[in-house]
Amino acid sequence: MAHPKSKSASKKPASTLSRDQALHFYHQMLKIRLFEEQVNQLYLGAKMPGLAHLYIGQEAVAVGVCEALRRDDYITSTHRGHGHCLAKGASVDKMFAELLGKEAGYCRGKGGSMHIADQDTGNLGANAIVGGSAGIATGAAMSAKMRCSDQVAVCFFGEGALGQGLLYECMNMASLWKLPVIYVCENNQYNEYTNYRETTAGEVVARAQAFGIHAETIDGQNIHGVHATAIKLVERARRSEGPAFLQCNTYRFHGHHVGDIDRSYYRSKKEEEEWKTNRDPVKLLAEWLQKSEMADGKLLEKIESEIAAEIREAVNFAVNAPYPEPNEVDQDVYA
Ligand SMILES: Cc1ncc(C[n+]2csc(CCOP(=O)(O)OP(=O)(O)O)c2C)c(N)n1
Repeated sequence: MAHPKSKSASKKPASTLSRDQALHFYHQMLKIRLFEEQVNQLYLGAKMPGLAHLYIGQEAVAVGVCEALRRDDYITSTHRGHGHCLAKGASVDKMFAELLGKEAGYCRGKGGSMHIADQDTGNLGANAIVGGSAGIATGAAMSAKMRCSDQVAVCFFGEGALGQGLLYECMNMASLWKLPVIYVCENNQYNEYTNYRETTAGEVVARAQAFGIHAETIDGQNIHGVHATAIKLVERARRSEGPAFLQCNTYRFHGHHVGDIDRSYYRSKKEEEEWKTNRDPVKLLAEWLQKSEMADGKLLEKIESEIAAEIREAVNFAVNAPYPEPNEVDQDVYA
């Protein structure tokens, strides 16, 4: 990524982020970006079995929210889940190993892209069923409440899940019982190949408000806003003030999955270019870091080459790691 000097040499922008925090957020977001670019390469090189749904373009949501959580807080994720895993602290080598079906992976190679879970970092798992994780996150919040712990659960989902009845049963219970759960709706505008406005009646936040749930809509490309709002909602939940719903407006830069190359029949190139040029969350944070004189282009390039080296090493590890033994095929598998 090139890092031209910020054009307007005017005033430094204000933020509540310290330099260390902002650089850490940049590191986390760029790690997700480079991880996903590598996943695409593995797919194109026919090294990865199956498909993957890339998170590129949405990095500020996962990082902004997960950085407001403690390690022992819970998250649940979706089919587009690599960013959530990494933002909550998963390691890249075990993730690549899982994607390649290797024994060293998070699910011993038996889950793949859409089933990565990591108990150590509070990640209760990705979920291939649209809306499927609402019950798991709400249940985790209920468990936290019953155990009198102050843990919080975050349920990440795409706006396509707004068409699933389970979400409404869960929000109803969460509101009645004041459960510490935050429903984070990543509105990237497309349910697979259909614009959400063709599938979703009314206002998105009104659906949560109907259950008396505090709801907000924010710009999901702006890490500052995502993080500040997430902190506020997490603190509310920790103080037993009940659930919240956060709609983050965002965009996926690639196709619905790695094989979705020709997208012209459902969205224009012009629209994609507009988001990539002016609304890229990683670029926006890089520009902000330079403008606020917290980093120069050289430092940003150093961070990028360190992450690239970590990713290279992790891919090599995964490519060379062994597959599980054939006689393990029915171990750890529940159906
Ligand atoms: C219950 C269910 N219905 C349909 C599908 C097929 N499907 C997979 S992803 C997807 C669209 C999801 O859109 P959204 O929730 O907005 O998430 P995004 O892909 O945009 O991140 C659909 C319909 C599924 N996985 N589960």
